Amino acid sequence: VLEDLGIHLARRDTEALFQEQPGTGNPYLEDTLLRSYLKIHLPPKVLEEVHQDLERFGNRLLTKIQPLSWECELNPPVFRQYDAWGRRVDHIHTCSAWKRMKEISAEEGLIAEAYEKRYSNWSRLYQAVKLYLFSSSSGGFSCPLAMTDGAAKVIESLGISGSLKNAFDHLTSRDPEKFWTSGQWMTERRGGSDVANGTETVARKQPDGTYRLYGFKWFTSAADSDMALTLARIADAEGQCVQGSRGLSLFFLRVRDEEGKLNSIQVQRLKDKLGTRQMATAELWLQGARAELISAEGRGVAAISNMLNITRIHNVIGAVASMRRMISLSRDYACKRMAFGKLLKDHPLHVQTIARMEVQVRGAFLLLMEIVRLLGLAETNLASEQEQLLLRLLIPVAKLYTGKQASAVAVEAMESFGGQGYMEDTGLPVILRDTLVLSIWEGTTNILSLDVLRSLAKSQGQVMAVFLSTVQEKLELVSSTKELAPAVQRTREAIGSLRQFMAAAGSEQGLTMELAARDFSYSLARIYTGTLLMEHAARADASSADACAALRWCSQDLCPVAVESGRGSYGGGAALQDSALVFGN
Ligand code: UCC
Ligand code: FAD
Repeated sequence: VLEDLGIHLARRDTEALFQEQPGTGNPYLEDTLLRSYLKIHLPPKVLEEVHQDLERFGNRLLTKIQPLSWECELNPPVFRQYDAWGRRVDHIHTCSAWKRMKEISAEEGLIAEAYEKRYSNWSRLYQAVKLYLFSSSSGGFSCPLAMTDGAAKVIESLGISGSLKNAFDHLTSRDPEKFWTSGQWMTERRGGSDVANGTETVARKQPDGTYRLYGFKWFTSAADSDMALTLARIADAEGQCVQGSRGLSLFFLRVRDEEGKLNSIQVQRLKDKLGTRQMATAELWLQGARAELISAEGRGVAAISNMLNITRIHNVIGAVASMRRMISLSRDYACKRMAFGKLLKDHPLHVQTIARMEVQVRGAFLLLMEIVRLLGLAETNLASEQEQLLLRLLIPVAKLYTGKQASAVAVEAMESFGGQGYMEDTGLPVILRDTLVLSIWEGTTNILSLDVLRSLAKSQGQVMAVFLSTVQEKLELVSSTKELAPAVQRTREAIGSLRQFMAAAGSEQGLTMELAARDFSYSLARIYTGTLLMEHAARADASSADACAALRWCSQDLCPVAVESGRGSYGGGAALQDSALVFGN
């Protein structure tokens, strides 16, 4: 009997001993960096209104929206190609929580805010902050929102008229009944980076002036969207098309008609993805889809670049949000989990690991805020020419850099939960999977590094002059803060090295810059982010942690392009060596 009792007690003990779940509170109230940033930058009246709304939104996220997000993960979209009677239906079924996310997005004005411009140049920043808070609780709905914002931006930039006016009103509506989302169909089988050579879709003009599109779109995310912007080649009377970038034009189309019937589109299948599983990404056959030409003929890439720049900013939002969520959970777990007789938070090595991630997210956050601040100025005609150039440069820099940061932080943060981090039902692997895509879609790291070079070439060097002078100005402003002196010094040295590299690159073969593109972009990201951290730490009411983040950030190698250049990594010989390493002799 005693033995039985012993066993019984042991089991009761085990059942009572469960691990404490990490959690977060109101994501707005908990985010001290966000709150201090808003306090410094927003005009007091705007801050007052925005603060109230964000506190309310934070509570809604915590209590109502977060549970929906988990539902989206558990009920991914289901594709049904045929009905019970063998009729082709191509129906993409999404769960009720996903549909609710769409309504919430409209109610919260997650797109509308940027276009209504209630707070003038601060509207973009405010919208970005809401999207940032929403991102990790959105159940993947951030993705259609990114493309919706991008589509609204393209329409706004092309001039809002006719059916585009109608579409714009839907995309920017706060009415859940009226709100539309948009897709962005660029990638085809032959290439997602090299859109100019990869696009095979043909547009045939109809007597009424509209077009019918024929082709195959290989990746189309948020395939349940109401409309899409897409690229195609207009065929002439002989059926011939101009090849390359100059043959591409931009089209607007509705995905379904009023009765929900697909617009001469067949869904081949849904992608079987590592992450972002809450959201339907489809392969689509366009079999005469009716569409409207919305760019000048042959100006498709230039016209859609407005969309790319907006969705790339959303990508940065997603990257910062993912890091913030992982670190918040990790911090909370450290206060609950015991090891070797004390809480994880009392193990200095563990706290050091989290602190290193915290420095990363702080830098990325300030870079994001800088970009949306500049975008807000540009959209209200308040940006100088220099600020516009800076914005053009910083978008690809931030997208490529934060995508990589977020992936690294997600992996590190997962480990901070030990074995639990690897368990599906904790939800932590979902964050990791969804983060890993951030460096692939919307332009891979290399493609964006080349885009950085494109922005340099297009401005004939002006953009670099603006970058360097902006950093210098910021350094002047912070140089009186003694505590930051080592960071200022290191940044000045990095700028010197960058200048030397640029001078040397200008006198060598073109190959140099192509091989240097990634390290060059990383250098710009690290230098600029460092100055933002210093700027934030130099204010009168800054905390010691603000200064510490700036000093630590700037103690890393701020100019990897100079170091690698010194190693001879960008010459023709290095390219041959790379080739030999990868492919053998
Ligand atoms: O992946 C996708 C959706 C995923 C889901 C959404 C998630 C959002 C985030 C959510 C967060 C949670 S959609 C597919 C994305 N695809 C890409 O990003 C394509 C990557 N490839 C590139 O970016 C390439 O660099 C291309 C396609 C832009 C290269 O095209 P071209 O035609 O070969 O390049 P060109 O000839 O250099 O550029 C043509 C024109 C030029 O203008 P003009 O003719 O006036 O000189 C360029 O300056 O386009 C202009 N242009 C730009 N302008 C090209 N890129 C840009 C830019 N970024 N900004 C301004
Ligand atoms: P490739 O272009 O074949 O690139 C392969 C590799 O080669 C990459 O690492 C790239 O960096 C490198 N590379 C290519 N060219 C160069 C170069 N010149 N120099 C150096 N390196 C180079 N697309 C859409 O249009 N709409 C969508 O809704 C959409 N949704 C997506 C959803 C998911 C989950 C994913 C994963 C992708 C989605 N995409 C979408 C596609 C995505 O944009 C592309 O996969 C991406 O742009 C890369 O194109 P690719 O796959 O053809 O790769």
